[in-house]
Amino acid sequence: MRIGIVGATGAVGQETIQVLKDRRFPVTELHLFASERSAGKTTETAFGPVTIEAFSVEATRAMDIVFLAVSGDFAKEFAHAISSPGGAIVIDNSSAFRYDDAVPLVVPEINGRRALGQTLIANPNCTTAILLMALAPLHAEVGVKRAIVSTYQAASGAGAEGMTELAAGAREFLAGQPVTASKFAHPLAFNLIPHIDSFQDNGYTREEMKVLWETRKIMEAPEVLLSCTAVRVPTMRAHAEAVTIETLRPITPAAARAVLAEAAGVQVVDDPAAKLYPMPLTASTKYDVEVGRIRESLVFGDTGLDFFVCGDQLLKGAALNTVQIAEILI
Ligand code: 11C
Repeated sequence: MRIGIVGATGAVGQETIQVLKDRRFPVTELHLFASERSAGKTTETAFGPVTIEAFSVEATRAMDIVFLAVSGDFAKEFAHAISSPGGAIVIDNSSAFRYDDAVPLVVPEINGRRALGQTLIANPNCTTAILLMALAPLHAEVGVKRAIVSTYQAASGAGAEGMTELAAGAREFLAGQPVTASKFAHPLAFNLIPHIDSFQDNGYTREEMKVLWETRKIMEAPEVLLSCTAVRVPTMRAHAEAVTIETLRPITPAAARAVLAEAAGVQVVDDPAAKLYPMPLTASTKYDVEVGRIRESLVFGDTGLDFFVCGDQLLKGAALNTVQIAEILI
């Protein structure tokens, strides 16, 4: 397959190259597209040295599959032009088409069939994808009526620049210097910021609303109620989420563990006595999403559970999920 990655120099673009290699995706040609500024530079990749090309619709249409790891505005402008008849299949990481009824929004383990025969497919927000790896199997088993989600989101959600800013901020803080912030609204090192993406009229951020909108679309469950508080925390690349659900039918923690142990892409890490539970340090660079701290809800009784999930934001939250979508298509 001729593979194009647009936004190849960003954190998600870089991970996509590595995931294609690690999963032995049948790449015959790898074309990396970026801005004019990076074009012409040669970069070392898992497939050997590749010279970065300036993006053009014509060049990307000549690919079999194009991964877009760019902004929503860029995707809105170019995705249809790349994927129209005679062009390439586009898998878009941005939020540009996620809420478009004509475009499937896909997590392969949950609704992979929706990608079949499509030429433009949207990849969900990382927070949603990581949550749904646990929520969707439980929904299939006992029905999720309501969910309350609190997130602990890593710096990588703001790209390579976010990770650089966190590392620099930690050094500045420890040196007793003022911590500068440009990617984040406030210094992130040694802090928590309950503000990801823009505030909406209802007081929620767009990041928080995405989790509701995308959960309903991917689980095909428009009736599910969900509210989210999204918080940026000073971890590097794995998002964690504390989840409370009320279910339609009773379920015990043991039964939930059994359901999740069978779910593809999930690793149950739930042995508190042995200090085993999901954590960013153990979930980072891992394909599976960790789920643990599964317990009966003190609010909802036997029709409720509390649990904790943790997944690599750049992998299941982005690059891995897009490559898995491409695997369905071939
Ligand atoms: C973050 N979840 O952690 C965001 C990054 O809609 O694809 C991904 C934004 C998106 O900042």
